[in-house]
Amino acid sequence: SDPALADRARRARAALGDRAFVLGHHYQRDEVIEFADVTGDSFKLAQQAAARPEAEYVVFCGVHFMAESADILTSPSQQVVLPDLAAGCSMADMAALGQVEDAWEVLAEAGLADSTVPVAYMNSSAAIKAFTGRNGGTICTSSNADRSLRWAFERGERVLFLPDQHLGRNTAVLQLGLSLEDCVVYNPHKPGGGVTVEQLRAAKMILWRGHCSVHGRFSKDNVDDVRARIPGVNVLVHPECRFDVVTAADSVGSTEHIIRTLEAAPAGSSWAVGTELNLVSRLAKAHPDKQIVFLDKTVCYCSTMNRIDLPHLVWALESLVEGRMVNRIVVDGDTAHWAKVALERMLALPG
Ligand code: CIZ
Ligand code: SF4
Repeated sequence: SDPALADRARRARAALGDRAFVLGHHYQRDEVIEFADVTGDSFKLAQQAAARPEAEYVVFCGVHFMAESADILTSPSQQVVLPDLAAGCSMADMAALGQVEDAWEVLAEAGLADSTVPVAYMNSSAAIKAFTGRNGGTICTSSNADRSLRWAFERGERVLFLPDQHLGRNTAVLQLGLSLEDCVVYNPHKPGGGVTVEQLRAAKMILWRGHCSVHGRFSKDNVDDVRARIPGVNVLVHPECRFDVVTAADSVGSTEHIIRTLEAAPAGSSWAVGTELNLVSRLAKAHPDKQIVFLDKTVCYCSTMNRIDLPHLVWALESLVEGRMVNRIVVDGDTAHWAKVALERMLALPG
């Protein structure tokens, strides 16, 4: 990265001092992570943002839905800044509020809404989290999806899982012991979701047809290829990967699980990791005593995470130094209220 820009970032960061708190998601570029006061996955960062009430500005180096969660969980006097407003998330964008309300209407007309509990993945817009809160549901992350689903099944006969079909299916089948036949996929681009009322009634998991454009690209062939190339390799993947990838892997878990697993791995062991490339490259550098490779050489970075680069960070920090608020992320009061209801249900789940 450009040394002059890095200098400007350092100066602006120093000028802001404790007035600013810079959060960096694990999928961010190295040039940005260097300036993060804390790093974490989306859930940890939302908690961290709330733990610094003295910081006026929370500069969120991550994607839009994460900055929204930070705004919901921080105090009203704190302002959340996303250095590039184009940093969205293709998965979160796959579930728009209107589409989800239409799906709920389909369930209501079939007489199934009362017995269905919505569960939304953290990777969803604030509007979807609020929908979930209003309709008696909860939120989950990739580390507590099993607990959120158990909570939901204590309250209803079936779950509407949004927006990542893979996390929903993997958790239901591999952790709750449901079968693939218990799951149907609801396609928001087809009338009635492309499924019959009988299929909806019989289903335990109604999976929204969404996926992550990064994790959804890993294939079972990638797993077979790396096993042929590196004898004894351990395959470690995120649960946003497809079902056949997750079942072919040796270990599956959240971003924090992946980081801890590689930290604890013995020297000399080999790992093929199926998650975002900025993180895998950083972990390979941090553990030179272990062989850590990317599961698929052709899969790229998360393009929206990468929108936050050093020029955008410098621009945001320097603007704040000059007293100009830029790219503030604000969730409206009603949406924030109901999204928080759903988030708090998740936070109250037994550990
Ligand atoms: O895929 C993502 O964006 C993930 C896993 C985010 C997060 O930190 O939970
Ligand atoms: Fe969204 Fe996937 Fe990028 Fe995460 S990695 S921000 S889920 S597109």
